[in-house]
Amino acid sequence: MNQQAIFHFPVSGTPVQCERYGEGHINQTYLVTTDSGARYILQRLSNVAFHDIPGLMDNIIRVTRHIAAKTKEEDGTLHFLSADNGKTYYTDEDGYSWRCYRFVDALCIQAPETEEDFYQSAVAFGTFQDQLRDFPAETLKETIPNFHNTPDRYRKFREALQKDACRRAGGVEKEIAFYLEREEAGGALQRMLEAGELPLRVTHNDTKLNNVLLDKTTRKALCVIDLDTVMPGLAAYDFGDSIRFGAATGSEDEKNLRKVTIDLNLYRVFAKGFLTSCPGLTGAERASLPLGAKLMTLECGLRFLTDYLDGDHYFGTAYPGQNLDRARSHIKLVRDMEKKWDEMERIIREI
Ligand code: ADP
Ligand code: GN1
Ligand code: MG
Repeated sequence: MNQQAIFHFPVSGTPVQCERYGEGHINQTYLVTTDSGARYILQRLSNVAFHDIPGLMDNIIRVTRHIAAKTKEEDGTLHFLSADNGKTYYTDEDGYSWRCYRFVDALCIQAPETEEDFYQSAVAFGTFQDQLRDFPAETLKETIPNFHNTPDRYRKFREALQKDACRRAGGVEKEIAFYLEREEAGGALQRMLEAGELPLRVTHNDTKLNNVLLDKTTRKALCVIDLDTVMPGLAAYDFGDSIRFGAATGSEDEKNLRKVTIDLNLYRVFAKGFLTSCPGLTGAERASLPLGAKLMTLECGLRFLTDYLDGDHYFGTAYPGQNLDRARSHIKLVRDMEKKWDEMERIIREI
């Protein structure tokens, strides 16, 4: 067994197999099988992204317990095992933290195969937010401070640009200009939050389609996973990040930009699922959803470009230049949303 961390968790049987699993950009995820056939997810948490593991795990345990108390479904949320140190994570000799939780034998997809798949992901994230409407948001730790504070993301981008640690800025002047031209517009949600126009909710903040599990047989929403970024936030963040990833016609790192557009039909489908399962949004929140889609795309693209300039330390990459491909596909998506803006607003008004 190559990942010794598993021996610190009370799994059923003896671990016999441990293989890399899933397609996340942040943690190292393994599927562990024991001689009794039991399966678990073992995860090594990123120490680049997360600096307060006790706080992060405390958030997750409290949020999953809150949800578990509201659902009859066993797989309606994640279930974590306590390590032999009595904590919900184990820290190895190199300082990495590991956690172990029940494997859910479910579908996890990178792109919707049908409209219904995307609708179901909207139900999962909408229900998640609805289940947490009575959770005291202010008691959650901010696991990554200023995570969706776009002006702060611009500040970090300027820092990376000034440092230009890998001497890459000269080769990407057009991309840099695109993001800088939108700095003022990029601060809109943050300004609305600060002005008290939008309420703070408990949000997931990383609502990619591959952070939802679907039932293998019925393809209905089972649960939301990847809870590391559950923090106080805006409904528009969760709506927007789902659109960025799932309503795009190309993958996140698609090189052929002609393939990358925003599919307004999928956008409408998601909006219906989200608003139906989370009916308590205010009028101002509903109206902010298109802005969420545009700004989460802009912000994520800016983060990819920042990481490219920094030398690719934050997001996992499979080849050199992948972060730049991601930043470029997001430029194309933002441009397409700018063209389709009136329609994006109309769709939300008409639901
Ligand atoms: P990352 O932060 O790196 O994205 P995730 O928590 O999203 O990490 O896990 C990565 C992948 O592992 C997911 O996209 C999913 O495919 C799979 N996964 C995670 N948790 C479970 C689970 N409980 N059951 C089944 N698959 C899971
Ligand atoms: C990361 O962990 P994962 O792969 O679901 C990132 C998100 C980005 C996303 C882009 C903690 O999500 O914020 O939107 O990559 N998660 C963190 O694909 O930074
Ligand atoms: Mg993930």
